Amino acid sequence: MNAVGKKDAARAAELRELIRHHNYRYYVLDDPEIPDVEYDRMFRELEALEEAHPDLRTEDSPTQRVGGAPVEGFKEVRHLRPMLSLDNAFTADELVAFDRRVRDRLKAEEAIEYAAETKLDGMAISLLYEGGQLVRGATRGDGQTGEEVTHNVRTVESIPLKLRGRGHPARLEIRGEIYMPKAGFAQLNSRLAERGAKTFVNPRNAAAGTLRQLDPKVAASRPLEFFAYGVGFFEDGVLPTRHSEILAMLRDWGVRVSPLTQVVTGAEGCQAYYDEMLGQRDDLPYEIDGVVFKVDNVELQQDLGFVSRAPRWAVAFKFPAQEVTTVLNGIDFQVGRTGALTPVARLEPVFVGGVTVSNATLHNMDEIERKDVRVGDTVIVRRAGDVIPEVVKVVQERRHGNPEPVRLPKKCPACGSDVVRPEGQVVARCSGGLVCPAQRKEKLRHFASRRAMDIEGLGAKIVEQLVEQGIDGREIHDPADIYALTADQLAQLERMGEKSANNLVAAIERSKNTTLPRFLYALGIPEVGEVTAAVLARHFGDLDALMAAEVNQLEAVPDVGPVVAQHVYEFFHQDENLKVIAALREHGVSWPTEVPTGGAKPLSNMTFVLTGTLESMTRDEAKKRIEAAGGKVTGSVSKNTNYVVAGADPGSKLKKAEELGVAVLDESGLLSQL
Ligand code: 9MJ
Repeated sequence: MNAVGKKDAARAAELRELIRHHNYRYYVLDDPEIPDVEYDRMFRELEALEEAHPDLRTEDSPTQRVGGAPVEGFKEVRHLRPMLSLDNAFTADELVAFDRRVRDRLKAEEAIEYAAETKLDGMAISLLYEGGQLVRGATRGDGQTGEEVTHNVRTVESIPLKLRGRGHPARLEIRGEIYMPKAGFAQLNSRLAERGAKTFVNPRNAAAGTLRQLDPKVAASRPLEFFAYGVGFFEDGVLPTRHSEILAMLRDWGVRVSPLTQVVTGAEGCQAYYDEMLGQRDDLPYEIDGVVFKVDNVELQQDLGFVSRAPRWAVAFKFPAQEVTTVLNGIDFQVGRTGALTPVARLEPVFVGGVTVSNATLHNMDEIERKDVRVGDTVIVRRAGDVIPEVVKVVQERRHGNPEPVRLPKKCPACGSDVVRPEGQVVARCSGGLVCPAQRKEKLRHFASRRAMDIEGLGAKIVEQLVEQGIDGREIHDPADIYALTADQLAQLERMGEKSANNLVAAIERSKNTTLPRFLYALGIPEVGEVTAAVLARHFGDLDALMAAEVNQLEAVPDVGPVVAQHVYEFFHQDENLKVIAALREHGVSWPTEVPTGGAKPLSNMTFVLTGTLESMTRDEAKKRIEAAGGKVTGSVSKNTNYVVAGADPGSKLKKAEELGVAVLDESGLLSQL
């Protein structure tokens, strides 16, 4: 090799090490040292070097994740040690019984220490490393033999192609779970739906379907991640004598291990861990379906041994299922505040995600057709977190006879007006406007809601009475009518005493002092949520300027697309709406004038890093709002960061901010910046 060649070879080796190091900081420690752009620059430099000198390419180079051509089929792999499954516990009593069995068998006097892990809902995977190099990835299969999926496993960036450090056994089989994060799953599904391709029912199926692809390019394009939870086979080497220490060792070797892993003591410690993780379940970026407890002392594990297909030293304590089957008894169409008809599934009541559910959304007619949902079907219902329960799939095998396809009603079920569904649009709407009591109720409820005009005490029950009965023989027609209500009139309503009526009148009065963004949001213009309302208010500064804006002026507002612009324009060109707005102003509804920015965004050129849990929004929402205001959100703190936003339980990023002297905002600080 000539001198230049040697220099290139040395640089390529250096870049590979650097990239591996930064992968470790990013994926394993979740604490990146450099911004993404710098990482990308190194990556591209290595790619260019390898392109120029193909002999510099190594099998374990970070650029070589997507190997050659698609495989022809899957080879069977015999596991070096069986991959066992886990016994399940569903109740606290079953957990206590597990702990008792362990202690009885071991004749233990003292409480047992357990390694406590979250139970990821993905695909179990075996990774074989020889001399520190990843040589094989295989699915669990039946536990004895699985399928070789090395070509796909190599594309998972959180799986190291080469282990860090030294001292690893000559052959080492690492076991863990490959999963798809919730956000990546949602994006993948919408990408698939856009193309008219079949979508996946849940992240677990998406991960499984991806690993079973023959072409590694497909897997590389999908967001798979990995957490290790143990070691299977190993040869020529020594491992620590505690499961928790083995996991810590894996982490040192560059393997990603869940940061939620802990050591707990006795059944009580296990129960506390379960409770804690159940509480965090919905906030985690990936799905877990329970927790796993493993006797931490490896020698004791060996004493306990196995029964048939599961170890005696471990148990999975399952969370309430988030997906169950039930029967679809009927479909009703609900009318929302903009008249949109939403098909709602009436279900045989079923316990799912910790509560009994008897209604679930079917989204729209397209979804009903795509899923081929018919009354009488057995369906899979999903309820995860605070999200509205939804029907995700029909169990076709359980369909009886040939039920009729669902049809969109021609008339609004609430007011009998025509239902219209413009060509090419997904949403069908009632054309009744404020004639329709369902639309009126929803409009009023929205108008009075906390994030809109914030009229405390004017909830769904009161609105329903106002719309259905009217007051003194007069209809409550639109939001302006609320401001004419007197305490005497309100006191006529059911379950409304004199005191509550007075409180409500006071709340209505207070709501007159508002802000333009709140007022715009409260009007309920289709497609105008809080963020868009704020953007419009800032851009135009006052309501009259906004009302006078032409479609092209609206489209010129950052983040306002043609659809939103059209909705806003149409809203302010309907007499009915203009009358309501004039009446509201007449009643004294007012707001301070905003300083119009005419386009400049409040957070332009500012970089934010988010850490910890925020109260009023998820991190994802915060990111969207910062971006809508022109700011940027990055994953790592550097001296170029303007603000670190720290919620509850902030991570190492807060420390980093303090070290670098970067300004730290709490949640209310962020809100005022926004
Ligand atoms: C999951 N799915 O997260 C095990 N698992 O241990 C964890 N699965 C397991 N451990 C032995 N955390 C067999 C399976």
